[in-house]
Amino acid sequence: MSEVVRLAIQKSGRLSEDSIRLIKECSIDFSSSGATLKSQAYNFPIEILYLRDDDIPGYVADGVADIGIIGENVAVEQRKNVDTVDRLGFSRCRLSIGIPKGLDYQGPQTLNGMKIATSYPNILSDFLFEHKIKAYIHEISGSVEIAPSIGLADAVCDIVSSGSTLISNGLKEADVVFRSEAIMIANPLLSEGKKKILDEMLFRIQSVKNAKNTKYILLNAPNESLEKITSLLPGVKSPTVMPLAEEGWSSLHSVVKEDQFWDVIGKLREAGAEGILVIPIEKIIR
Ligand code: PRT
Ligand code: ZN
Repeated sequence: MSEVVRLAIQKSGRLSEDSIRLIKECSIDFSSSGATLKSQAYNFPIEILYLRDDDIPGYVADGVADIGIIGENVAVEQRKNVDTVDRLGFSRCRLSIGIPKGLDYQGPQTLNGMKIATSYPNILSDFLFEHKIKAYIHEISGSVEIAPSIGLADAVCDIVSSGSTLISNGLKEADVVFRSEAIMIANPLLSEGKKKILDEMLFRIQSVKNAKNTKYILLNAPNESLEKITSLLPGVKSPTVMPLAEEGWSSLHSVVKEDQFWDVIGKLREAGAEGILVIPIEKIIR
């Protein structure tokens, strides 16, 4: 029987939706109804396991799953024997030091002698060691942000995204300890067959990533403005130019970064561009 790669993703939580979307964008079809524990893809040799995020690094290290999608914060904290094979760019957050908002922070030395509550004792102790700080780490598994207000700790080291959880608990973000995003991890001893399947999947992920924030642009322009318009479009080397039925006019097609494109839209119109169409791109194969 040919091999199947087992991919572990979070069952329900902040990583779930983007993990499922990424797999589907790779043209891998599977049933993602909430109730299942695993599902087999219809058109690609992978099986998807739905797990709690904290269990994923251990399952991948033990070979119960071959690969997994997980927050880098969890993977680094757990120190399991897994390889990071890709960075996925979603679920970005930071692990930060939060201190009472009235306290003056003058760098990590402010933490000397403090009691810091966290669910990330390994990452925090690396940070303290690196800055030669002696502090007490109080490990708790949830609701870390309330620890200072109930007198359990002087500071916290917790995941921050918008920062509003810290603020609503009378804390402020004093320092960033670690920046995280979702990553793909793999068991270091995959068979050759499984490695091939993983490589195919990584190739597809790369094509999807290349296309993100990139648009296909079509516009019409008088022939005498074509050179000017091409020079205005960032990153465009040689656009496709096709004559229009109307004498003296051409249609120009190219691929541009969407965010850069908005900066020059006014100049393009001044230069005579008309009928500008901006179309999403699904994948770019390089
Ligand atoms: O049930 P299961 O164990 O699978 O999930 P979980 O509850 O342990 O994890 P989940 O779904 O909350 O988070 C999964 C991953 O998402 C984390 O490991 C991070 O990599 C990433 N992530 C991104 C976040 C956040 N943003 C985030 N804001 N994880 C947690 N938070 C929490 C944080 O703990 C704090 O309570 O949100 C609060 C802070 O948010 P702001 O916006 O108020 O700063
Ligand atoms: Zn969890």
